[in-house]
Amino acid sequence: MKLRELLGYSDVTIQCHDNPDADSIGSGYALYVFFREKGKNTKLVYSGSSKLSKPNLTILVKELNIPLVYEENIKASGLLITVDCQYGAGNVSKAEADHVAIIDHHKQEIFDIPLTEIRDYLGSCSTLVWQMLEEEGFDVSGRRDVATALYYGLMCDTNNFAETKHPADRDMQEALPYDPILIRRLRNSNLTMTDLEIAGIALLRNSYNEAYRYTVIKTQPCDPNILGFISDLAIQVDSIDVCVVYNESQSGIKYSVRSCVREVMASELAEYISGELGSGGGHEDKAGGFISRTEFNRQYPGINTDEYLMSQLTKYFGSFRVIDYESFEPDMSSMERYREKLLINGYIKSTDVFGKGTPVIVRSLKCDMDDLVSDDDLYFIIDCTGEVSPITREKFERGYEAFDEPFELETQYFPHIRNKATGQNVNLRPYSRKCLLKNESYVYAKQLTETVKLFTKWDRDTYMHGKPGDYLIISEDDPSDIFVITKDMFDILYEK
Ligand SMILES: [Mn+2]
Repeated sequence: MKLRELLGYSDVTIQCHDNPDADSIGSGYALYVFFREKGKNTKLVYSGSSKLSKPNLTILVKELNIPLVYEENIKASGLLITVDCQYGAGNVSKAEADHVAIIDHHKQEIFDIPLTEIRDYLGSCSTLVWQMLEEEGFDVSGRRDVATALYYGLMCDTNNFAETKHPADRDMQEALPYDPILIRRLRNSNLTMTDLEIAGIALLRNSYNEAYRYTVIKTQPCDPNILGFISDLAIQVDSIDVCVVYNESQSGIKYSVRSCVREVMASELAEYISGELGSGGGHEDKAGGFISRTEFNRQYPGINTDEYLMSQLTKYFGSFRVIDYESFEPDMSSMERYREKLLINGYIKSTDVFGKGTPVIVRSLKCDMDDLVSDDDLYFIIDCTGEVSPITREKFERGYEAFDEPFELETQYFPHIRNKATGQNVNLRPYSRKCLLKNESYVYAKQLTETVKLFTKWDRDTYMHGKPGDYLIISEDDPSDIFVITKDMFDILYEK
């Protein structure tokens, strides 16, 4: 759904979820400004049993003049848009409305509203609204109040950016010209005395598993920042390798994950914990997630959350095998030989984007590549999954045939390149052209029968994650080059 599809209504009501948080208010406000500028009669409202009282949110609303109104019974003429929540779900009072749209970043649980835009891979609804505004050519950088509201929305939903999930979250964080003085003030007023007490009480008890060295800590309902704070503290304990801190509300279970061992990436564990019940993600060491109450009750009626988390964690730790390329001795007799298909890739000369000698970061769906400097010798290859790898000009010319046609790719995130000196962030799409591998190459492969965490020679700190059914691959030219690839990608990239 595009915002321009919603411009046929002259009245637009934007509804935050009950007990609205900074993300709901921030994304709602940005939409409010957009529809106002389009000449619509616009309202920003919320409902529910309690009115806004948290000090940081009160300051946010007051300082940015956000016209957020509490209404006990919301009646929307024209169009109603629910932000950071889904019309009909448990965490938002059902308004009276003839036409409804949904803009949200939680797992989809309402399926009967055609006007819906949900990107559950994003860390905040603010990021989603920012993307939608950019798609409309709306210049957020010209509106400091909107920029600050969106920035604070992402900041609060990701524990001070520690748990951002997607490269687009980081793009927005870096791009918005927010007001640093207000953000500083908000950062220092987000807890109440009660929150402090809740943190203290939560620290008194934890459920510890000695075998796997993980702990689970429950807090009473409180500001989500507390979850990050407690887990940052707990992970410093010598006997704790992994911790999960959570609390429960009407709408679901919110949790933070921390890990200090290389065998467990917090982002992957956060995703594992939510499974099909919600969504989770973040970084290697810090991550978070959310489980929907409705989904949880449907699948685990009567199960206590602590019990669920402990059993998920124990199941998780018992579910994988660690392989390190250095000590791995593959059984070649169980592997078969495949040929790499000659597929169209994209390539870019770094100096086509920024002048020679510019320090750059290249960002793809999977990671940021830092410590690069644009140079006549530096090229990039983009494969059909949207992943980028640097290559020298000499290797490129030897290995690839280059074409002048543009390289097209359907992807959730096309790689970006960022000038470290100026902060300018450029989408690589218009710069990429087609190329083709010149020579055939072969690999040995076999399907995995168990979950595997593979440390490759390219990255000693983070593992590749393989599930049963995925493929373990060894390059014929270089047997120390071992990697894992999903079944779908394997079928695309290789043939017998
Ligand atoms: Mn949110």
